[in-house]
Amino acid sequence: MNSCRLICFLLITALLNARPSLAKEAPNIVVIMADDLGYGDLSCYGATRVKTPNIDRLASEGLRFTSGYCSASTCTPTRYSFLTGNYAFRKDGTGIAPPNSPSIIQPGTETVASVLQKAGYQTAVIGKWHLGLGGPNGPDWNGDLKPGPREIGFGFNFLLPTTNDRVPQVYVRNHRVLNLDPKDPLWVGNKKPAKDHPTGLTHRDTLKMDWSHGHNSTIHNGISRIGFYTGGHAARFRDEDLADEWVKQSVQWIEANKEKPFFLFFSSHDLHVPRIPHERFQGQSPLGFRGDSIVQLDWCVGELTKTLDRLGLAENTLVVFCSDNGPVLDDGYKDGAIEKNGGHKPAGPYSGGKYSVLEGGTRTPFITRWKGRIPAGESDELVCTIDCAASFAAMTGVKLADEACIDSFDVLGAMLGIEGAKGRDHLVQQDNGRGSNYGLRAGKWKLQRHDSKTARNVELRLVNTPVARYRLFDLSSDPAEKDNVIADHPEVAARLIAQLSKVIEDGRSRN
Ligand code: NG6
Ligand code: CA
Repeated sequence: MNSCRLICFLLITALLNARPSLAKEAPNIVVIMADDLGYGDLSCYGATRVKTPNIDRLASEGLRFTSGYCSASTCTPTRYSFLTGNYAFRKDGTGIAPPNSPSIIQPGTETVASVLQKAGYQTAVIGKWHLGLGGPNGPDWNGDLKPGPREIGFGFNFLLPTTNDRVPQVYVRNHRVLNLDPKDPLWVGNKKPAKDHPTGLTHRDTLKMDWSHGHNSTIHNGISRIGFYTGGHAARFRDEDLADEWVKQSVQWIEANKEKPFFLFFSSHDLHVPRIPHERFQGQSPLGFRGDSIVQLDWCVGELTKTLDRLGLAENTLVVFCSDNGPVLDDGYKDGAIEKNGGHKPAGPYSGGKYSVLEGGTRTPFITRWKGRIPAGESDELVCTIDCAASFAAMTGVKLADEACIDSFDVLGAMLGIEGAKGRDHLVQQDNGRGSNYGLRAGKWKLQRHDSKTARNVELRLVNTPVARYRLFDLSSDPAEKDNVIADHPEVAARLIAQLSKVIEDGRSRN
């Protein structure tokens, strides 16, 4: 071969390799992730004091998992794991992200979104982000907010950048704060910007919803938040309008991208505090604003499924419904969640909730629906949001590099309800960030490993209770993890303790 032909050959080979790989199967994918929604918070999971007809319909037309999990009992680590397919305890800085957090996922990291881009998908994230924005110095709120979602596989983003209780209350569309007036720059910090800056402490009597712990810094929309900010007034949203905005943006984006396969990560802020549902949902449940936020979330799901029906996409779209962590009642505002809860069981039969490695922290609603493809029913297979990356890669025929998505298992068969297909055989659960407490679910067994001296959240409250380092439970007879049987089953405990250490120390768990 002469040198010219060799160069041509190399060029053609390079071009062929750069082409998106041919998809084995390429349904649209919509992942709907709720915020702080517990196992028992939906009527299709046993709730009786709140009704969720739209999510119930999704469940009755698809598969309702009884062992569906997120990987952590707080938001940032679960979202990190869902996107990257890596356990968050492997990486520093994956605990609850502060308002000025830089981007936690570095450009070049394989994610669910970048995998699907390789398969030729259009990709978008709409809603809560909470994974940081910008380089090592954090977000440049008045400039380009990158790296961010677009640098890790999303073609479009429309975000609540942090959480609704963390400043600032603005939308981020692609790389910019939406509607920001350069004459009124946005400043975000963790210290009071001026002595007379009004806060939830100094102006408590003006608040439309009082705080109970934390959440007493800058006031916006009559609610004091975590952190301080000034400026950006034209860009600020009303909490009441968030759900409508996520739906509006999603419907527009689906309509514009319906010709190609698409992946939409619909990341609801409901039911995270401050729970301020739209006026039309306020009072719609007997559970106060917490229940009304569930009703609002259910409405969002209804609007999304209606859109898929209207566009004739339901039979060509895999919908995954899940949550980012278990439930909490008082998470820092006096919104009546405790007083109005009555007999409602936010975590269903499980104990603990948000912040906890008990089952209530990570065992959450998990529903898959693909009309005409997934047989309707219930599944006891163990699946986790961390498995989306490897499962979607398998479905679309994208080969994962060895170093990518190292804890994500291909459980596609279980997600699609294929007869005899298995889910995971074990899952590591964590509470928040690195160096946290762990759970190991394996079959009927549950091992808890408490590395910090205290475990948070007994009975859904933020209390600290000293516990033994290891505890063992038989979930088949004791789903509430009340009866520590470690002394009765020393061999099981030894095996699980070793298995958990191995997953942690091996640095990966995907074969
Ligand atoms: C905690 C907040 C809580 C919530 C949580 C993150 C206080 C006292 N508590 O620090 O209200 O914001 O962080 O929630 O400030 S998550 O669902 O995004 O992980
Ligand atoms: Ca959350």
